[in-house]
Amino acid sequence: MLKPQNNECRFAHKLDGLWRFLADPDDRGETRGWPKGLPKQHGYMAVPSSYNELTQDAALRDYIGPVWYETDIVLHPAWQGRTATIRFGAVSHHAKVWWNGRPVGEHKGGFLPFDIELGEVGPDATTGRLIVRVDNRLAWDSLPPGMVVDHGDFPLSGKRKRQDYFHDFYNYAGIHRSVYLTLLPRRHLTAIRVTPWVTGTKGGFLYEVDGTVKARAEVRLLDASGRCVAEATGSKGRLAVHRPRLWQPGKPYLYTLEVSLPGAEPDLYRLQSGIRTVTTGKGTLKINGKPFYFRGFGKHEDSDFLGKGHSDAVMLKDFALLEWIGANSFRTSHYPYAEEILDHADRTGVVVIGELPAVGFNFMPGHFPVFQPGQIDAATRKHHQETLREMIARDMHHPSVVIWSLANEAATQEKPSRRYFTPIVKQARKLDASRPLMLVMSAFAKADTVGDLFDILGINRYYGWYHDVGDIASIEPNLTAELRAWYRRYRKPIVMTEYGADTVAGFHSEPPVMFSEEFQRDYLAAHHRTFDKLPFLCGEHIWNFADFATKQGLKRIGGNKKGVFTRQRQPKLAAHDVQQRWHKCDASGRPRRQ
Ligand code: GCB
Repeated sequence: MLKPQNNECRFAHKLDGLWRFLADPDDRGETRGWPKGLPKQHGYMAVPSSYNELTQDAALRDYIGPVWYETDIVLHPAWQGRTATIRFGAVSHHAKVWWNGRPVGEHKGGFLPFDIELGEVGPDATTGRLIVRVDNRLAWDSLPPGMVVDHGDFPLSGKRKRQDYFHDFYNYAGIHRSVYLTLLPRRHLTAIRVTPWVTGTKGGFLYEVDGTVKARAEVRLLDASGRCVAEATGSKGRLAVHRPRLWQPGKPYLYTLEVSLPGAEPDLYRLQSGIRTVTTGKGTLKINGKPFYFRGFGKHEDSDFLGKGHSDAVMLKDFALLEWIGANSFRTSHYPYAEEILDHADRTGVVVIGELPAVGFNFMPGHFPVFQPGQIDAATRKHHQETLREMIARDMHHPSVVIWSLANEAATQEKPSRRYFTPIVKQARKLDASRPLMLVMSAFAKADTVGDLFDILGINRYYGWYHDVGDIASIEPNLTAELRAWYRRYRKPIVMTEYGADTVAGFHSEPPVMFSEEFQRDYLAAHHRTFDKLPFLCGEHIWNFADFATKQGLKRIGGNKKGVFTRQRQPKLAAHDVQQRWHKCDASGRPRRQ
């Protein structure tokens, strides 16, 4: 599952571009022979992108069910004997893949990569056909969960299929991240797990290597100038450096683990990582032993035209805006983001809370219990655990990722939620004991049943918006009481992971009213005054970085408008005040009381 890489032993070729594309509304593609080739009436689709917004077809925008993608690949005889693999960065939400008409694999889960092995390249050049069936349907055992229902509010509306889901971002679908053809040596490395350590003046990495064969791996640790500073052999070991340069927020430093499998057909992989520690205690999170205060946002992978399709250009703009406004961190709300984004956080020193796509575990229609058989149950948990395994395997080496957030706003006031989360927490600790675990809460402190299982709590709250609607004066007393109640109950560090107000750019009102730019400015300021009086708080993440697409609904005009930036990444009024606040901080990163 290593990210594709070009080096002396490996070849990676991006297959991005236009693929042939066809929707399959009655789900007959498989019986009609589409795995062998799409019929002539196909159109084209950009990879990577969401297909929803790239045509003028309203039915495709709100489509429910499978669509098909097809492209041709040439396997060159120069690669004879190499293993050809296709790597999909993310396909939302379920992918089935055929190679020359032969089923070669499938993957469930829309936000993490998977590899499909095509086999060994033969002596002659071959053109092969790669076909992918992509299904966007969400069910109770998917993350996020959802259900397809027959819908019609009035008898004369007739029955129509509708995808229901309980989270707030649009259910974009398609091949969302880059696709690679990789050519690997027959005996190759499949995984490298690294855990940084620091003791006294020494530090380094514990590593573990997996491969297709049990061979003796050779590992060299290179500093940023390429000098070898430590070496080890074997599939498991410890690399030690005297006085290592630490990866620090805002001051990143990356080492490279150069792992090789020597032999007649050698393999080689270079993995960048950083040495740093993360610990939590009463009311603090420490990076390298120093308290760290999170300033930043909950974000989304979301932009005009592309939907959830990854773009390096959008990514760079977002990082430039984070720097401009003085943010030091973000949460990958509400799913693991593209690897390119975490690589860039590693190299720029931006701190990340990595989150699983476990969102929409609350606010069910009719307010019936969430955690019950047939809904969020053992089948959901099984997929939750698979997704956790995949996320940690992919992201473990990123020094920027300092916390795993295991879910957003689950109904933890329900007793069965504890039975649901206990094995997930246990598994997360087993897979990675080096990072604190977070749950992002929506229950009230008194009613919660799981907070003690976690190391750090995220709190989402919207006083003055969803409660005491429009009343900014209600924020300070309610929020102070509530955050104190959480701290009193668990004595754990707390990050305010969401607070914000929908704001229509260009709508002004003085005195401020809801949806105006002035309201957002004052709304955020009231939160900031509250935070400044609460020493146990260890971070503030505004909801949201930028406006983003949602499903249609009475509360959403053209999407969620809680962005401090518009969807086109222009600042709203509040952005300038936040910038003032976030550029005057103490050593932990905490804004100085004004
Ligand atoms: C929340 C959710 C987030 C929504 C936000 C809102 O609590 O975690 O996904 O977008 O509220 O704006 O309603």
